[in-house]
Amino acid sequence: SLAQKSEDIRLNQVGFYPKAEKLAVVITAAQSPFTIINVSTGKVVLKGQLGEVRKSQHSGKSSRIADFSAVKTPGKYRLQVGDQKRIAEFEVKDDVYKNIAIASLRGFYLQRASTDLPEKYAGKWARPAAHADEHVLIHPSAISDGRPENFVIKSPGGWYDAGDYNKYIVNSGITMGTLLSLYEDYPQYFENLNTNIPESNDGVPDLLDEVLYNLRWMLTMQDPADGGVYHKLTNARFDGMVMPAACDKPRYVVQKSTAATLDFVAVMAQSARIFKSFEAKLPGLADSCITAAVRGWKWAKQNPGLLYEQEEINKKFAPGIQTGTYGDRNVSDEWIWAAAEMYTLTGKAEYIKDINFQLDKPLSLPGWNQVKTLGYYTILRAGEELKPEGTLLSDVRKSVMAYSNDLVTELDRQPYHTVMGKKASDYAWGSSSVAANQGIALLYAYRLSKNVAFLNAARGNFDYLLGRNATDYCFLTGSGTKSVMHPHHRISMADGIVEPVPGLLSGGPNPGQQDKCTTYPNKFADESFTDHDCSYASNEIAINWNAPLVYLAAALDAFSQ
Ligand code: 9MR
Repeated sequence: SLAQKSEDIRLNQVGFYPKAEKLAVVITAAQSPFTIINVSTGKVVLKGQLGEVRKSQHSGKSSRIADFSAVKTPGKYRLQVGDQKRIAEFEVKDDVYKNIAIASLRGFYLQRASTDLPEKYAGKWARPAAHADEHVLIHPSAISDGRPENFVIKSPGGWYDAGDYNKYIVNSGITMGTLLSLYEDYPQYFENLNTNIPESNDGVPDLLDEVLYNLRWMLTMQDPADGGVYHKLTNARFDGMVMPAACDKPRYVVQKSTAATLDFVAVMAQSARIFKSFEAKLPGLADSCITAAVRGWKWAKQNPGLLYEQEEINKKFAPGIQTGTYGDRNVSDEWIWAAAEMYTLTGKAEYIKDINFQLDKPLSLPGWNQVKTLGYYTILRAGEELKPEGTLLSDVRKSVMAYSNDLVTELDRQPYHTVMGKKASDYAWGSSSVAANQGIALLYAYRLSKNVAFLNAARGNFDYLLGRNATDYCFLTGSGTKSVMHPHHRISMADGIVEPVPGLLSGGPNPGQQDKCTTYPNKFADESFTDHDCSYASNEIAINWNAPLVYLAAALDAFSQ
C-alpha cells in the first residue's frame, strides 16, 4: 500500500528509526499547527506548531519544519498540516536503515558484468551473461615496446560503472575503498547480513563477497610485465540504450595512468589486510593482493605523475576513445591514499616518509578525483595501533573534527535542516554522493567525539537522500513513495520492466545541466534535477555514489542496535 503524501511536504519517504530525529519540511511561509495521527487507531498522538520560516538560498522559497521526533512507537502515522489538505503518511520502524543497506548493496549485484543474474537472486531483473571481456584488445595507447598489436587480455567481471557498461579503475578505486572501509569500521555488522546473492552463506560476509567480484576484475587490469594499471576497460564509444546482451562492440584497455595505479595499490593493500582473516576460505588471495600492491607501487614510483590524456591519445591513435575520462589532473591525493594504505598494511614508515599529507589544508570530501581523505580515515582507524611518528594521527583527528564542526554550523538555519546544500557547490554532478560522503565524515566525527549532533546530522543527510530535499524525490530506486523511475541507466531503460533496477542511487541535483535536457524544472541548485532518462548529469546512477549510501545506511543501523 502506497503511503499518501502531498507534494509540498518533504520527508524521508522510507521511514524513521524509532529513536531518530523525525522532521518534515513543509513548503509554506505561513505558520500553522500540525497533528500526527496513528493510522490504525485513528488517534492523535502528537500536536505541534511548525517552526520558524527558513528560506532556500538557492530558490528563495520559504519553508517550515514539523518536528515529530517525539513519536517513537513503531507504527504507521499521518502528518496533517493546518487545514488538512496537506498530509504525509510515514512509518516508524526498526529496520529502515538495514533495508536500505541491503537494497543499496544489492544494487552492486545487479550491476555485475560478465555473469548471468538468475531470477533467484535478481527477481524480475534477471538477465543473461554479457560483456564476457575474455578477449579485450590492448589499445595502441597502452602498447609498450615489443608487444604485438592486437594483443588481447582476459578481464572479465567487475561492476558496470554507471548507466554505461564500461569499467573504470579510478572510479572502482574510490568505490572499493568506501566499501572496504565500511567493513573495517563495522565488521560485526556484516557477520549476519544476508543480501541474497549467489555467494551468501559461503562463510564470507556478503559485503566482502560483493567487493571480491570487482576485486578479481581489478587484478586483471594490472600489466604483468611492469605492474602499471590500465586506466579503464572500455568501448571506443558508448553502447546504445540496449541491454548488455545486445552489445557487441570491441572492448579495449587503454593507457596506464598513475591515478589508476595508485588507486589500485590502495585497494589491493586494504584488501590484503581484510582478506588475511579469510585465508581459510580464500587461500592465497591476500598474498596476491600484497604482490599486486607492491608491484603497482613500484611502477608509480617510476611514473609518479603520468596522467590519462584522452585528447592526446585520440590525436595519435585509432580508434579514438569517447567514453568517460575520469581524467584526474592532480595525483597528490592518490599518493596520500596509497601511501596510507601501504603503511597500514606493512607498518613500514618508509611508505609515508616522503608524503605531504596536506593537513595544513582543510579536509576534502572523498570523490573520484579526490581521495586523500580515504587515507585520513585509514590513519584514523589504524592509528592507535600504528602509532605514526609526530602529529599525523592527532592532525588527522583535528582535520576530521574541524570539517564536521564546520558542516553542522548554522544547521538550524538550513531549510531542509541538512548539512547537505549549505554550500551551492554541494550540488555538483553526483550531488547525492556529496550528501552521503558528508554523512560518513560526520559519523567519523561522532565516533571521535560521541557528540550526538554529528549522528543527527548524518541521519539528516540520509533523510535528504530518501526525500527530505527540494526535489521531493527519493533518490534511491525501488524505495520510497515518490522515487526515481527513469534513471539514465541502460538496463533500466532497455529491459521492458516499468520499475527501474532497484537499489541504485540517482546522481541528484546538478545545476550544471551538462546533458542539456529540456525537462529540468529550473536552474536553482537544489531543484536542478529531472527524473528523465535523458539526464545523465542529474539522474544517472554510479557505483561511486551507491557505495557511500551503503556505508551510511549500514553504519546508522550499526549505531541503532
Ligand atoms: O561522476 C563523474 C563526474 O564527476 C564528471 O563531472 C562527469 C563528466 O566527466 O563524469 C562522471 O562520471 C561518469 C563517467 O565519466 C562515465 N560513466 C558515468 C559516470 C557518471 O555520470
